[in-house]
Amino acid sequence: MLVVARPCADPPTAPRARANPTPKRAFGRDAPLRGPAPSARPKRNAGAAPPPQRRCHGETSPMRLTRYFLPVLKENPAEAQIVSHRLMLRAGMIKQSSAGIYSWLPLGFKVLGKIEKIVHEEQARAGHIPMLMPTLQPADLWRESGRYDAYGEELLRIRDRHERDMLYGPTNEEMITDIFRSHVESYKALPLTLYHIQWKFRDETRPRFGVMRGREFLMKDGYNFDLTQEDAMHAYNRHMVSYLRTYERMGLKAIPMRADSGPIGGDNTHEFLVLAETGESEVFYDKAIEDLALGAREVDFDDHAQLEAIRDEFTTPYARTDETHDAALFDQIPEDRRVQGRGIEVGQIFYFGTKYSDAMGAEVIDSTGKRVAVHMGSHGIGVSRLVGALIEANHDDKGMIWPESVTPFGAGIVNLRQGDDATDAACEALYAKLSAAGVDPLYDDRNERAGAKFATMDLIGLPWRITVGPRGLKDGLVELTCRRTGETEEMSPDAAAAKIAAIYAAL
Ligand code: 5CA
Repeated sequence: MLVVARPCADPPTAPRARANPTPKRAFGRDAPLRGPAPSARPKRNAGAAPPPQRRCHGETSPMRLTRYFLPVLKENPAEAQIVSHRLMLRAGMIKQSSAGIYSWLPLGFKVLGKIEKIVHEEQARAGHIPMLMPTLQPADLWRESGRYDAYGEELLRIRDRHERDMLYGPTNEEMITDIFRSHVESYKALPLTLYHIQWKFRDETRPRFGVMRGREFLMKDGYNFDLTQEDAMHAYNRHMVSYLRTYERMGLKAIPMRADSGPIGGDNTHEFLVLAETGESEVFYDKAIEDLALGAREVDFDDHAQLEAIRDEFTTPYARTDETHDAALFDQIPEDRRVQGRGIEVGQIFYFGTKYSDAMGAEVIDSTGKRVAVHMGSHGIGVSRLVGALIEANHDDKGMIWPESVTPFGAGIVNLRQGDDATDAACEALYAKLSAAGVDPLYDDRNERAGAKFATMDLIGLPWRITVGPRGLKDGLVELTCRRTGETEEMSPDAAAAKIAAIYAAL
């Protein structure tokens, strides 16, 4: 999908917010029921792309390198053990502030925004509702669930000036359950899935590999509330399918594997693993699973049977992490299909029934007037970890190679003779044309040698590069180079711009 550059502020024609726009509403247990009864609800917008959303992080913003902040390192940073960490530091995407805590510099922040945008779009497609909860949580909520003590050393406990115990949230089951119980009274408000993308903190013993295992990291976490186990399993399947599409849109093959639920709880859980030698998880799977893809198939997220069939398709072949590995079952796979390797966990989904709703009293009145605890699950995507995983999956010895869907800029323009009137003018015209097409170009307008400009472009890995120099321009030609294949074609500037615009328009 092509996303056209749009300023973050409201356009001048948008109606201004009124000083006191919200009519008084009842909240809490007396609140009116939300929305029409389930049967009367319109179908989710299944196959169609969701309407474009107005979010600043993933917005396009073309840039001239002389005006950008791209602090590229000449040397390989000694502390980085894996390629993604090394390249992120070298390309000025992140800067460590303390162990496992990073500033996201502009280039890294752009990729983070692109990932967030895909996550939001796929969540919207599945009918899930975005919101935002705080990073700091009151300890009392965690005392209700019993996790304040059970979570252990990874939980960063904080005391405020009034001696109140707080914590930096490592996840949000308690907080969302509290929100739910405060506002939802009847089964008619179900099914309901709320999610947010927010920073988390886990005081990991060994933060390492840059953003892969951080202490502070960005996670999409979603929570479903359902009347029955069957409905909650439908929510589980909805998440599984929407995650498959989310990762596929980023060009990643993420395999759902049966996993262990750890401190989140429950018996039903799958992790999504991207295969990579540098991954922290040991994985065992049937090679047949590598051929599965959701592709462009139409999905109706309200169709229980369809989602169940997709879940079964992706979870029937053996695929497990070392936590749940069963050697006897694994040995039943034909030998030439048995794969043992490593993977990066980029997401996990859980169904844990009434674990939190029982502990915290999250109940609704069912159709017979009885109070029942709601069935819940939680579903996470490692948004900041994905930046590292994407680089692990897409690089060569010169640098990163971004897939078009998540690249920080759509194309690079390299001016080989800065200051030459004709070359400058051709670059400016390309810059304007690509910007207008929403391609989001990065124009290297520095007074630098060609070699230095190419090295920077290769390092930051934009999928397309247009090279503009006086010699080619004499014949009306520029060079269009594909970063992944290294192939270069000569063509007119207009043809190059049109070709790139068409590629992004088709995404
Ligand atoms: N509440 C559930 C689901 S919302 C939950 O917290 N699940 S989780 O523990 O599996 O985390 C979700 C995802 O966050 C993981 O799959 C992983 O991709 C990412 N993640 C977890 N810990 C870290 C970390 N220390 N650094 C970077 N990403 C992490």
